[in-house]
Amino acid sequence: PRKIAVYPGSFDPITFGHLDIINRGLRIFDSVVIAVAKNSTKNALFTIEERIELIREVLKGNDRAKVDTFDGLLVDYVRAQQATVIIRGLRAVSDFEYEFQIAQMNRSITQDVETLFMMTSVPYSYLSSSIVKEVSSLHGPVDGLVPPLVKQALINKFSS
Ligand code: COD
Repeated sequence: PRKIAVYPGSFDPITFGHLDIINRGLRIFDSVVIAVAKNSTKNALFTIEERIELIREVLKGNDRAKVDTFDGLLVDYVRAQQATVIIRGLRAVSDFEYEFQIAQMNRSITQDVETLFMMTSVPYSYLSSSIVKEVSSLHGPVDGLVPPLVKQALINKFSS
């Protein structure tokens, strides 16, 4: 049977840190569904549609990576996708507490879904969407942190 994993997040916007996790996930699973959360409580810069479009463009040609959105409970979405695994990335120790809490909560809702943590690659260990947004809002350089397409989208957001 095909092994499907869901990689959920805000992706506001997608960074090379996320892409690294996606590419590594694709070495383990037949397909990875990148699932943009609709009901995130975070203050968003990009709309859901803009975030999806950026991810689609960046992953164009990769037919094992699918981009989708979800609302409601993550584990319900994962089961509806016939997936059994949630992929999450871990950077610093500070990620651990938050990720541990989400994973434990999801586990208490269902035992059918496993969370798989992947350690960040060293060049991306301090990279987050938030830091990218902050630097870009101050007109600083984000080359090497996000794909050129995303860099341009950030410039457009902060020039108006
Ligand atoms: N290197 C490695 N990993 C990274 C990097 C990097 N540089 N940057 C980000 N990541 C990882 C993050 O650690 C995370 O695992 C993933 O990439 C996505 O990151 P974000 O910041 O875009 O996504 P989050 O953390 O905002 O996503 C939270 C969810 C939307 C998944 C969560 O809120 C959720 O599941 N919501 C649905 C409602 C629900 O089911 N709630 C119950 C569960 S508690």
